[in-house]
Amino acid sequence: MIRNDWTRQEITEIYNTPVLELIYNAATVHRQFNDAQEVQVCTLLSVKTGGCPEDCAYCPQAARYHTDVKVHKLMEVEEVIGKALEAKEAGSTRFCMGAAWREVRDNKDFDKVLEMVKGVSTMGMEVCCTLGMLSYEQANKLKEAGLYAYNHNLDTSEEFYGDIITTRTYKDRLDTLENVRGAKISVCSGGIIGLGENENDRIGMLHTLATLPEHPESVPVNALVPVEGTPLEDQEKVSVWEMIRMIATARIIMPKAMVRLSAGRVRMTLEEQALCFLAGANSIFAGDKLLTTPNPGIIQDKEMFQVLNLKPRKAYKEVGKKQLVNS
Ligand code: SAM
Ligand code: DTB
Ligand code: SF4
Repeated sequence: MIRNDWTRQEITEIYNTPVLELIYNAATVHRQFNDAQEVQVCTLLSVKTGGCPEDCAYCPQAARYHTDVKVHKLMEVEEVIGKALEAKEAGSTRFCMGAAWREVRDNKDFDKVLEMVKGVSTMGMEVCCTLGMLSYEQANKLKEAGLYAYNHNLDTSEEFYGDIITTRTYKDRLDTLENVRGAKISVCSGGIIGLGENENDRIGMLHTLATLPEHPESVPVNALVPVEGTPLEDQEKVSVWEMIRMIATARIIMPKAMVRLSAGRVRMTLEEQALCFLAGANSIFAGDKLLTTPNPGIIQDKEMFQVLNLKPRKAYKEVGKKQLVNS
């Protein structure tokens, strides 16, 4: 049964289950709702890099921090299509374009992004964007252009949010998610651990996601990639068990969501990642770069899929059931 009425207490109890028991429970739920051998392979591309006016404390692309990230204006449509083709050839079925924007504005750059979405959607890949805040009208335009999914993370709990970002509110984030949902675009929303939050914050974020009117179709769980020059550059690495607890809890309370083992894989062994898949993760970002930071290479991931007997999930598997795409 899919529930949207989880209490914080229930989620706390799940999160604090003895860890091997928690993994077993999550693995069991995963097998009831999904093909546990199947893992979605997504590719990220930063189509507009750096120079962002926001103050997200973790982010190397915020203009106010002095990081090694070079500012790059919006890429050309043809170049993006070329990158999408490469990703498809390498086995990705979802292509996600990210822009270091606070929000989408109705200007020439947005028109260009709409062209990118149109181009990629005709290639048979699920197209995703992460462009910051979005109005309902803008969401509809993206949908018309063929956008399949939109990523907008809650990042952390409402309580801890103000310690990480001050230039926009938690409500702004929820409003964007509502606009995306309203335009019948698949919702991708999750967060980051290792920002200095406590367990209640992690549980709080999962509670907010699991009690939305509809669960996000995908939930990325990122481990902070600490970047020199950002306020969080010295944060300690989170233990893999914390990542596993997040993934397993997300799997149990949002059984049908794609739970994405996102940023942080470069610092994990194959065995650690295997435990994450066992705990219910069923999606990854592939390719040697996330947006600006390193990620395991294609060859390494191919080997991991072989060793763990994983198979890549086909594109648009849910379409038809949910009618998320114009056709
Ligand atoms: N500017 C848009 C926004 O903030 O919505 C889109 C791009 S932004 C880089 C997308 C997400 O990447 C953030 O919400 C955050 O969860 C994640 N992220 C950014 N920097 C990260 C880091 N250093 N480690 C882990 N995740 C990070
Ligand atoms: C998400 O949850 N993680 C991705 C994607 N959504 C956009 C981004 C991770 C970014 C890590 C830092 C970087 O490479 O700049
Ligand atoms: Fe800008 Fe997004 Fe980075 Fe925040 S996370 S600083 S909004 S690019």
